[in-house]
Amino acid sequence: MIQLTDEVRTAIEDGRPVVALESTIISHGMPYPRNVAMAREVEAIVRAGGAVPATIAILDGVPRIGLSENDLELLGSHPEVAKVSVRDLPYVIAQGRHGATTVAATMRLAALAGISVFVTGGLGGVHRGAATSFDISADLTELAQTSVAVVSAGVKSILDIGLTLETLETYGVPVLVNGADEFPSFYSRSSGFPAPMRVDGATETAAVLRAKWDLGLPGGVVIANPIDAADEIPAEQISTIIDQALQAADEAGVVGKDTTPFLLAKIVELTDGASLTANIALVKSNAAFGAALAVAYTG
Ligand code: PSU
Ligand code: MN
Repeated sequence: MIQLTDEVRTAIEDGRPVVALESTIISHGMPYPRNVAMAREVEAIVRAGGAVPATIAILDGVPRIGLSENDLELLGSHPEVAKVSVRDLPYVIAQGRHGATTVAATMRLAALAGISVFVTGGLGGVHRGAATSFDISADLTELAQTSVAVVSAGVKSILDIGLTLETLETYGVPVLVNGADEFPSFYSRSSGFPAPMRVDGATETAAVLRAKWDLGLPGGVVIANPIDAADEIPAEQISTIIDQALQAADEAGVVGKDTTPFLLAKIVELTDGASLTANIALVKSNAAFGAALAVAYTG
């Protein structure tokens, strides 16, 4: 039921490094055409790092692992691409529709294909106000059970970062921060929360993956790779913007799966595109680290 490109299939069979990439970030996380340019650049960075990129999405109801330039263009520009988390997979497949996969759905499809390393921008998590809304991303439940390492720049403070870290702890998910003592908050290197565990570089990170999975502990690993200092938007600067975006979502009555895409687009608007530039920079940095990690883990 899952279609792999020949390139991705043979790389997995030969035990060569492969990096999975998500598609919600393309269809619902960034505006066209910079989303498509980002997707292409990220694939090129993974290749330059010595790994095979495998962007994952549902096209015409078929889960696909490894996409063409035209596929990326479609995902970035087609008006009817569903946002697909794990619960949406059966429906979008049965209906023969196009779907962009979230972190949760991408992890699941990557694991089914035998891919262990996955690169994204930001993770979903526990939303602010979750005590009454119950809005907790399925990314967290997926991390609890699916054995894939997820490289991100941490979580945005559109979420409750403290409760997200608590939930990951409860679920037995190691949270590693690469090269820093503080957990990063996507646009910013700081979050106010210390790194639950610090690693320095891909080799140390790969050793943690081996230790976890060789021990027979199922589930994912979060690797937070802080945005480069030159690209960051300081936390105090972005926090007012995030508060404004959250207020706009509240006023517009946005709930459920539309919440995260709405907030991301609102933040781009409120920062005149500065947040988009930071977002693209951090995804590229994550891609370079993810490729190095796949090489270190496979080699
Ligand atoms: N956070 C970001 N950028 C993103 C997402 C989250 O900073 O693009 C996307 C990812 O695909 C993630 C999804 O898996 O949003 C989470 O959506 P939800 O909160 O509805 O679970
Ligand atoms: Mn949600």
